[in-house]
Amino acid sequence: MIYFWTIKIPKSKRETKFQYSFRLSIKLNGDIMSKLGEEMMKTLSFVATAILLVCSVAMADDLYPPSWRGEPGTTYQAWEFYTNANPSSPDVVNNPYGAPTATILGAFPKTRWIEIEQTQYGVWITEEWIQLDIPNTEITDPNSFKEIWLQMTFDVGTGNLPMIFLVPDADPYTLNPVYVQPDPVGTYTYGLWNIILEPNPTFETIYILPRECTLFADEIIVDTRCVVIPEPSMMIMMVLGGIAFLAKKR
Ligand SMILES: [Ca+2]
Ligand SMILES: [Ca+2]
Repeated sequence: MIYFWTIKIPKSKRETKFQYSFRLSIKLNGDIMSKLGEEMMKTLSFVATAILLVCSVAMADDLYPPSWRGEPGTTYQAWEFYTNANPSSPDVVNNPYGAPTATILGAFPKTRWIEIEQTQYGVWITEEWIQLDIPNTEITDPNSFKEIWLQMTFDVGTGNLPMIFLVPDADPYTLNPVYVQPDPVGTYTYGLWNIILEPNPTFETIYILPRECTLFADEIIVDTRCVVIPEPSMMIMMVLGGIAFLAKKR
């Protein structure tokens, strides 16, 4: 119904496009104008929402992905929470060992999903916790460890950080973020955790909790990798082999 823009400007008229539109807009009665305004606002807000949504998908807060993503023995799962599904499947996933899920604990209204919260699209709010279940490799070698690269966009109140727990227990020194910065598009915070579990488990559960009151979670990205450290005797053999090879070359 936006005929306002579809009217052709007669070339014979000695007036600018702006003057013509202005004159025309005065002629139109108030009802049509308000209707037109409404339609335009609807269209504009729809376009703005669509643009923002596309941007937020393209610019998802995967700010510092690990260098080893996609390598054998790694998993990758990302939640943007664009729907209120609970448990929630990741929006993007590469996990050959099973289906990871995010479960948001707590009852409405203290725990609830919001489509648009300030500048963020799709946010889970909880006073309890978010539980991430991540299936993983079959390796449980005593000389192995699991590295978890957790990126999260959150709000837990000014100056606060969410608390992280794992089952099985992680190295407690790795449960604080290694890096924090303001979210590029809003008032939220971006944090990066580099968590170590020893030895490598076949399955881990990550618990994310508010420190004081409420956790607003916009986005969670989890990368994992299993690292097997060669046995010391194996290392010696490898070093000796290397020396023998070099000696032979000479
Ligand atoms: Ca986001
Ligand atoms: Ca989101």
